[in-house]
Amino acid sequence: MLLQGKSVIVTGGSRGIGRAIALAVSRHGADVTVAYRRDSDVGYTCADAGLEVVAEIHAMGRRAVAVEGNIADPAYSQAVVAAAVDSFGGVDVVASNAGICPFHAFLDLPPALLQQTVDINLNGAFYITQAAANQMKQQGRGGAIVATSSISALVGGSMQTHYTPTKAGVHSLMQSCAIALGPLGIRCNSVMPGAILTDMNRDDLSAPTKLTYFKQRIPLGRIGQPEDVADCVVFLASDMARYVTGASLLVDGGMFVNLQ
Ligand code: RM4
Repeated sequence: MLLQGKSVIVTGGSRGIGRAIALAVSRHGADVTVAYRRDSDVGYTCADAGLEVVAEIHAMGRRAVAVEGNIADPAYSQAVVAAAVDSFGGVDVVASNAGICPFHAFLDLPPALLQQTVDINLNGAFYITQAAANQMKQQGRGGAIVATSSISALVGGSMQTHYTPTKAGVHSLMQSCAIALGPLGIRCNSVMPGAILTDMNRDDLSAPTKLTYFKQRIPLGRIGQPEDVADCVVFLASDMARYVTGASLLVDGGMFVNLQ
């Protein structure tokens, strides 16, 4: 029960790592505002997945609400924070997790796809962090932001030239916000997941050569599960990490450090 009575916002909370975060924080006693997008032209959100997560949390006997919208719209972050305040009296933690990774080659990558990826992954993280931090400032009891960056903040991918810069950006955003918000008692950290099996990369990982390569490269010998990341988010969000800010935690089974 590391987050007993805390009000936690999870963006991208309906699927993949975000869904696991929403369930993990509620198991630790939090009230959860699930921010999610119902439909997406990148193909891995589905109807009412946010409501399904809320139903699962209710079934655990805990409190949750869902707020549907587009994280690329700054007004949406204001609405998400307002919903958390209305429903649970404030905001203590944000898991800024919404993101897309529509794999695409570089030379013919359309500007609109670059724009969309930056708007959702990086600008969206900025908007929710800013909106929540203003609320936390008003409350005067500090808080924690944990952003989902990626191993891709540190290493590249030929089909991810639009995506890896956004994850480096999210990492950098948390570093600068740690400085800006430290005096308010608001800690800002990121997790850097490696290869985690979610809808986002199911196709990518279904290529047998890719899967074999990844498994060989991961010292712990397996692809990650969303729960592997969610437990680390709980830690960084909790008072266990009270002296940790501006940090990033690789959650990759050792993939990054494995050169040879
Ligand atoms: C991650 C990393 C993984 C990829 C996912 C979609 O940040 O690059 O390798 O599978 O994104």
